[in-house]
Amino acid sequence: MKKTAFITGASSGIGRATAVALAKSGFQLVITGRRAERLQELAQELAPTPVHILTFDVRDRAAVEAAVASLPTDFQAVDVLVNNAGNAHGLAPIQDGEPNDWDLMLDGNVKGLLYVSRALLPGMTQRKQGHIINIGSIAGLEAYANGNVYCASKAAVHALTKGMRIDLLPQHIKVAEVNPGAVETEFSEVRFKGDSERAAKVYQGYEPLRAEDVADVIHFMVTRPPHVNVAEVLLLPAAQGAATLINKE
Ligand code: NDP
Ligand code: 8X3
Repeated sequence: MKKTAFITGASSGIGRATAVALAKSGFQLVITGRRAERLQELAQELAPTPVHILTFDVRDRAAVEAAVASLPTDFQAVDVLVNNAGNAHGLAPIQDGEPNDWDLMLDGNVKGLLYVSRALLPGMTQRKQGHIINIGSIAGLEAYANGNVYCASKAAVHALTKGMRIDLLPQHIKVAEVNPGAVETEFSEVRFKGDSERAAKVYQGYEPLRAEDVADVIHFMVTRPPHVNVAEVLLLPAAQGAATLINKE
């Protein structure tokens, strides 16, 4: 029987690439996001892999709970949860920050991860088996100018990963984190509210990571033997030395 991976934020970027990599590797998938059409396209691309689509906003706790409760029997035993959904919104000094952007980041990146995990954990604890991969960021390991709340949201993911690993140890559930540096996805388009020119500049003058590079690492982590937990990975483009130190030529 195929293992089941549940990937949040599979409509784009790292989540989408992870879905492709895990499908190739023989997993069946639950793919989630708000953009239903994108998820349907992905499901078609992944055929004949069995895929179940759940469309919900991770910030909406009732929607998360209802979506997980609606899983068909064949997809209920989730082996791997990839908590990937999230984004940055804005890049501004704290005194100029938009409180609405702060809500989006804290509610999505932190509380969304908690809601999804909480909804899936009863099944994992009952089966005494599961593997959770949280997508953090280099931004969670070091704050950078104007990144304030996004960095705080990812620092929260870092702390939660450790806390979850400790609490879930007796339940035989592995908890791990991938902290990427710069990955060229729709991330900067979202951060800069659709300003594609500004977004493109983030990735110019060096070779950023591709979503597939992160997916490769996630695939490696979830295909280790049961006794191995690759607990934390910092994955950077070769041109990146720190959050805002990128060697551009
Ligand atoms: P993308 O913008 O390409 O993808 C973000 C994904 O998250 C989309 O599928 C989006 O789906 C989903 N998402 C965002 N907010 C919500 C929400 N409220 N409810 C449900 N789904 C949501 O960016 P990336 O692939 O780069 O980002 C994926 C993760 O990687 C994020 O957690 C990000 O912080 C992290 N990361 C990214 C880095 C980068 O440089 N790109 C580096 C380090 C970490 P939809 O819009 O359809 O809901
Ligand atoms: C995304 C990478 O450096 O833009 O988490 O914060 S960064």
